[in-house]
Amino acid sequence: WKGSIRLYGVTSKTVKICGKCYGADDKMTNVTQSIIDLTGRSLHLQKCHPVGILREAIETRLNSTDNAFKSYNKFEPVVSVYDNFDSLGFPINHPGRSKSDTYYINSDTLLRTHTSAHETECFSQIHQAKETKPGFLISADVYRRDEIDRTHYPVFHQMEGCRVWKRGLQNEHIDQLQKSLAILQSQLAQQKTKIVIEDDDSIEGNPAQAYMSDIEVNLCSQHLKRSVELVISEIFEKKLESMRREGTLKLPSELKCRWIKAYFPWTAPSWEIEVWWQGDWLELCGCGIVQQEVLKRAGFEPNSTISWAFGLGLDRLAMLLFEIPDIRLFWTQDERFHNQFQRGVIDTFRPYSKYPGSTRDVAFWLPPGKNFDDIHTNDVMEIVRNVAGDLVENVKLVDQFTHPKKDKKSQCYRINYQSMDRNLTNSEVNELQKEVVKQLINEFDVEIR
Ligand code: FA5
Ligand code: MG
Repeated sequence: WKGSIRLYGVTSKTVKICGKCYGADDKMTNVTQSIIDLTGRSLHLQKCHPVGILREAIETRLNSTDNAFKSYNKFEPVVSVYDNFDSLGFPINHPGRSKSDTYYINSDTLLRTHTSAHETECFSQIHQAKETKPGFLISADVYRRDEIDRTHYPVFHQMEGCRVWKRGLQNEHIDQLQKSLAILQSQLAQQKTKIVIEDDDSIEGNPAQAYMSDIEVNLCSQHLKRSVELVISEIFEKKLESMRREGTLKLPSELKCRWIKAYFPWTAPSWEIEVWWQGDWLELCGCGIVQQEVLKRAGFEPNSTISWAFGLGLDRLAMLLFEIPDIRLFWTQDERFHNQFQRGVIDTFRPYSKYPGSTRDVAFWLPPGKNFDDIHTNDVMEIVRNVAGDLVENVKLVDQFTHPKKDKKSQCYRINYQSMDRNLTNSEVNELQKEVVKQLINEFDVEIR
C-alpha cells in the first residue's frame, strides 16, 4: 500500500517544467507528466481563443476608465509554497494546501492554484516605484487536482486585479477614490446592459480592518464592486450583441447579479459575485479589501496603503458565453474549433460532429482493512488522466458497497473515453484501460473483481 500518487512515468529525481529542472521528493511530489505537458500553452494569450478574447476584452474595459492597470500575462506556473499560500496568510492546515487538491513539484514548490500567488510580487513592484501605475492585472493558467467531467479540467485560467491607494496626510487619496469612483459610476450608467444588483454590504461576520476609516472602507469597497460590475456588464454586453446579431435575443437586456459575503485569508471584508444565467447562479469572482499584512510583506509601511483585489475565473465564463459544451475543447488543436472565433467578439460556438466515445468499467476490492476514504477519488482521476490524457471525457464512481459476509469493500468506476480530435479504435481503448487497471493495482493494491 503506497497510499499516495507518485510520479507516473516520471522516473527520474528531477521534474522539468517550462525548461527548468526541479528536484522531486518522495513525500510531496505529485505532479504528473500529463499535467506538465499542459504548461506553457498560454491559451489566455491567443487572440482568437475564447479565453484570450475574454482576457483582452476585460483588460481593455478596465483600462478605459483611468488607465490604471499594468498587465502581467507571462508569469510561469511554478511558484513557491510561500507565494501561493504563506504570503497570503493561509493557515497551515488549510485544505487548499493538501496534496489531494494541489500539484506539488516538491515540498517548497508547486503549480500555482490561483493568480493571487503573484500579488505580493506585483504589489512590491508598485512599492519600489518600479511600476508607476496604481493597479495591475495578472492573467495566467492555474492548476488544481479535481474531478474529470465536462466542466472540470485540472488547468483553468484566472485574472487577478488589484488597485492601490497611498494614504495621503491631507486625505488626497479620499479625493482620488471619489473621483475615480464617479467615473466608474458614470461609465456603468452608460452601459447598454444594466446590472440589477442585490448587495450584501452588512459587516456582520465580514469585518473591515481596524486601520481603515469607515469612509475608506466604504469608498474602496464601492470602487471594487463597481469595477467588477463594469467588467461583467461589458462582457455580457458583448454576448447580448452577438445574440442580437444571431437573432436569438429579442428582449431588452438586464442582468441580475448578487454580492455575497465570502472569506479569503488575505482580504477583509471579502465577497463573491454571482450572475443569474439561464436559471442558475454562477459564481464568477472572489474579491475583497487586501489585508494590511500582505501589503506589509510587499514592503509598504504599516498603515500607509489601502488596496482591493479580485480573482476572476475565465474558463467557466468563456464556456457559458461562447456556449462551449465541453471544457476540453479549449485545449483541442482542431481547426474546426479555432476557426470559429474572432478577436473582440463573443460568438456562439457551432458544434461540429463529435467523435464517438467508448465506456469501460473497472470494479475492484479494496485491500483488507482499507476504507472508502483511503482511496481519494482525485487519485483515481489522476491515474486515468495520466494514462489517457485528453482522451478521457469523464470518470465516475458508479457503485460502492461492503460485502456483508466477507466484510470486503468494493468500488466501481466508469470511464468514458472519447477524443475531441479523432476516432478512437477499440483496441486503443482496451490498451488504455489495461494500463489504468495496472496502475490502480500498483498504486492501491486493489483486487480486480
Ligand atoms: C480564488 O482562487 C481567489 N484567489 C480569488 C480571490 C482573488 C479572492 C483576490 C480575493 C482576492 P476561488 O477558488 O473561489 O478563489 O476561484 C476564483 C474563481 O475561479 C471562481 O469564482 C471561479 O470563477 C473560478 N474557478 C474556481 N475553481 C474553478 C474550476 N475548478 N474550474 C473553473 N473555474 C474555477
Ligand atoms: Mg470560490
